[in-house]
Amino acid sequence: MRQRPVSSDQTVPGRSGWKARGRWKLLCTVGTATRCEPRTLGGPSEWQRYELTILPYLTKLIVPSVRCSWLNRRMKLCRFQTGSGRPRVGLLKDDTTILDLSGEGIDRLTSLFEFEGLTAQLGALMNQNLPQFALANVKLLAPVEQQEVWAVGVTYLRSKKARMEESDFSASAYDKVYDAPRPELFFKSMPEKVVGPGDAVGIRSDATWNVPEPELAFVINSRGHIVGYTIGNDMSSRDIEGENLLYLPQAKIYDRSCALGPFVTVGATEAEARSWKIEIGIERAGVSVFSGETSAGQIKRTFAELVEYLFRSQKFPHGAVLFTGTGIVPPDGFTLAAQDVVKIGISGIGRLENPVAVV
Ligand code: DO4
Ligand code: MG
Repeated sequence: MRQRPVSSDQTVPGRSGWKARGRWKLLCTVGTATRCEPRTLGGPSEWQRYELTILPYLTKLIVPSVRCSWLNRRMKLCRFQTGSGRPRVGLLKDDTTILDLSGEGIDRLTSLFEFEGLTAQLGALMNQNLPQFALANVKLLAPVEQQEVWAVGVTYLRSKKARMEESDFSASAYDKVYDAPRPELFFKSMPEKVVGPGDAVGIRSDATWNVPEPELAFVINSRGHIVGYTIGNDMSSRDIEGENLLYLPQAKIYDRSCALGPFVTVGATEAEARSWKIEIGIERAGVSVFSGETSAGQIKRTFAELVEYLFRSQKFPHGAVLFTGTGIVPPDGFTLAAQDVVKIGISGIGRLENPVAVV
């Protein structure tokens, strides 16, 4: 992973060397270097000034090569692995094929997320002759690297009602937070603890009432911009949460309690994301035991408001992922069991599937 500026003879190829591949590598290098630069209070650092000077020039060079059809296209990124190889960054070419971006020097999503004009840049990559893999032949990984995962709660009316019913003790807190200017925000997971597609999500061995929470999740860069959307499962122990609000971290943070993936959809506006349907199905021994659906349009707060609170008095040098709350709550008699399979679909993104295990 390049984490320092490369010298000018490496970054500026000779006239004959302006292949798209070289241009892309240069853009990545600039983005990576900028990401790693600590923020300064007194104005842009040397690297930030470098980026500001060079990026518009580079974007002019690369954007004309982008076919217009890609400009409005919502593209999907992922992390994947073939065999026991290292994680790679992929761009979905169509429903069955992944383009491998690692040959272009792109081996981290985090660096990509720092780019202005990411959609156009990905459009240019779509036109390159990149190595391809069949989606069916790779293992998709959680689309996080060093990002902390946070969550907001009680953003849907359904969630507020469910929490008020589960706890007399805490009911007024949920009632108040739904309408308060400041949202409920809580830490959910370290990136290395996030479960990817196909891997087991956990239910606590000391809990009796365990549920999945299917949620739209924002992928946010270090500047606080939402660069994409993915699917999250905020696994929760409702008996622990309901007993006392102060037990929330235990109800929410434990092994395998956070699943993300498989894709990050980039280029969608808030209005588009709000039109997406969120669905969940839970199967036990191949039989459906619960299904439900909602729309991301039911989220009470604006997306900007949620991100603004997360970034208040806190920096995320690697960006962050933010769950946006659940609008689907299984009936009170329902609890997950080991070996259940949880399937969450969001129409603009894809489907996240995980079996359940006791932890
Ligand atoms: O305070 C409880 C958690 C709320 C939550 O996770 C949600 O609404 O999704
Ligand atoms: Mg939640």
